[in-house]
Amino acid sequence: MANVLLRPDWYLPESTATDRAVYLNRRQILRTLGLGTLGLATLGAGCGTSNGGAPGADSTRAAARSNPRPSGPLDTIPADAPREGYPAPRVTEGFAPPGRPLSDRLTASSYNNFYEFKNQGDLKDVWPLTADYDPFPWTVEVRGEVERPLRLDVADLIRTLGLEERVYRLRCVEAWSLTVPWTGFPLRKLVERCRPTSNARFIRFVSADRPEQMPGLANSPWYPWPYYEALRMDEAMNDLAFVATGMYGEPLPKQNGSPLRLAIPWKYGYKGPKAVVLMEFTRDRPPAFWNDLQPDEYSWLSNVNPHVPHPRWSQATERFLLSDTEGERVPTLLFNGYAEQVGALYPDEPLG
Ligand SMILES: Nc1nc2c(c(=O)[nH]1)N[C@H]1C(S)=C(S)[C@@H](COP(=O)(O)O)O[C@H]1N2
Ligand SMILES: [Mo]
Repeated sequence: MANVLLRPDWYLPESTATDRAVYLNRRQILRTLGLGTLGLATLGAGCGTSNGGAPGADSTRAAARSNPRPSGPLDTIPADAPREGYPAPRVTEGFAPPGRPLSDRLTASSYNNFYEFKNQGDLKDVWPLTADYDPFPWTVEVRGEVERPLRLDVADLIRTLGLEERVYRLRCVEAWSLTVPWTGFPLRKLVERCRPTSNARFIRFVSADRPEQMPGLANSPWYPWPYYEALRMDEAMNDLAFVATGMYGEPLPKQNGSPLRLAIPWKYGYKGPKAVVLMEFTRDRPPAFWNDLQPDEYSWLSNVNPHVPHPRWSQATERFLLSDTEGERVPTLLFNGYAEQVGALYPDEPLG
C-alpha cells in the first residue's frame, strides 16, 4: 500500500493498538512463566493462533529465532515445501493472455507487499525479514456455511487437487504491476472440496498471525491483525480465481505468501491474501482489511479500473515491473485485462 498508510497518525484505532499491546505483553508474560502456547489458547487472540499453536511448538519457535538471514530472495522457498508436481503444465485456455512478458523472477520476489513482515517505512524488501517464518506443515481451517467444518492440510490439497500454471497480470493499487506465472489450482476446486451449503454467499479469508515469526505484526501494531479479505461466491467460483502454492515453477518463496495465497487477477493485489489459515463461508458480506481502514480509498470490490482514480493518485496508468523496479509506464486496463471473463459479474462497474 502507499507510503501515506504508514503514517501512524492517519489511522490509529486506539482499541486495536491497546488490545495488541496487551496481547503481546501477555504472551511475553506467559512465556516467562513457562506457560507457553497452552496458556495462549485461552486468550482467543484470533484465528491464526489455532495454526501451529499446538503445545510444544514453543521450543521450535525458540530454535527458529536463530535462523540466519536468507542469502537472497529465492533462498526463502521453505526447504520442506512439497515439490511434487512442479513445474506444472501451463494452462492458457479460457482466459486472456497477459499481453506482455513475464516479470523477472527476482523482481517478483524482492519487491513485495506483505505487511506482516515489513519494517516501518515504505519498504518492499520483505524477504530478508522472513528467516523465522516456518510455514510447513500448514492447515487451512474451513468453517461457517459448510456441510461440516474441516481442516485441510496444504500438502494434501496439492496432491489431491493437482497443480497447473497460469500466467496472470498482478496490479497493485499503488499503480505498479507484475506478470507472474503462478502454480496452484482454481479456487473453485478448493471451494468444492469445502462443500458449502446453499446459504453460502461469501467467503472470508484470514491470514496467519504469528508474532514470533512475523516481525511486521509488532512493527505495525495499529493495524487490525490478522489480515482479512473476502470474495463473493460468484467471484470465487469464476475460473480466473486462483489459489497459488508456487510461482516460476517452484513452491512460493515466503515473501510471496507461502504456503498458499490467492491470485485474483482482475482485482487490486490486496484482494489476494497471503498465508491463508482460515476460509469461512458466510451469508452476509464479511469485512475486508483495507476497506475497513479507508473505505474511500479501497472499495470492497476493488476491481482494477483505470476510470476510477484513487483519491490520491490516478489509476489510468501503472509502472510495469519487468526486470527492475524502475518500470515502464503502461495503460491500466479495465478489470486488469480480464473484462471478457469477469465483466458480467459487475453490472455497476463504472466503464468510462
Ligand atoms: N496477508 C497479506 N496478504 C497480502 C498483503 C499483505 O500485506 N498481507 N499484501 C497484498 C498486496 S497490497 C499485494 S499488491 C499483493 C502482493 O503480492 P506479491 O508480493 O506476491 O507480489 O499481496 C497482497 N496480499
Ligand atoms: Mo498492493
